[in-house]
Amino acid sequence: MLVSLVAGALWAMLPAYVPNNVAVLAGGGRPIDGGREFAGRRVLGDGKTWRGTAVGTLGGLALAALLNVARPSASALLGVDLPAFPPLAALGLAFGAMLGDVLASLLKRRLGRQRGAAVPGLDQLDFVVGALGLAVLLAPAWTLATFSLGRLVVVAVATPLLHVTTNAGAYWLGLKSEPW
Ligand code: CTP
Ligand code: MG
Ligand code: K
Repeated sequence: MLVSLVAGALWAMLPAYVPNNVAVLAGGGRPIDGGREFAGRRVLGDGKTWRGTAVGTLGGLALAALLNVARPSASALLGVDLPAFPPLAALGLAFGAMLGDVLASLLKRRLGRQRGAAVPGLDQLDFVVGALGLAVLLAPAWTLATFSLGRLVVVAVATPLLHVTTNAGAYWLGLKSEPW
């Protein structure tokens, strides 16, 4: 019961979990805000780049396609009916995750936080809100059917834990300049 609930929830969120991590690896080049400032502070900052956003989104889409292929065997193996990702659902999760992260940076700069500063809560959940928000806009029926209340609770609890551990791991490996 709990195993199938957790497996289903994490599987459904994977196309949203991967883009931010891919962006860390792929990031660099021209910042989205082009270096522009608003009221004396950067609009987004150097941490939000075109390349990171594009490659991160493509990474999430590629993973969704891979999961669709692996779904029958994974479902049989776990004894759970894991969700498939229609194209618009995959796009909503992957691009929405990047969008949530970008909007959080916009908010952080308005609050006067420098690039890379930790904002607990926002850092761990911005991409979840972005992903589910865009998924519900682009694929409403799929999103409502896939994210039951139980799965949403699992996502709310597991995501901050996964985010903290993967970022600490990426920092430890020298891939990220801060451990959050
Ligand atoms: N990254 C990127 N483009 C994005 C998101 C992330 O290029 N849309 C890359 C950047 O190299 C960034 C790194 O991934 O520095 C880590 O991402 P994140 O922690 O989200 O950015 P921060 O540098 O902490 O910037 P901010 O304070 O604005 O969140
Ligand atoms: Mg950061
Ligand atoms: K972030």
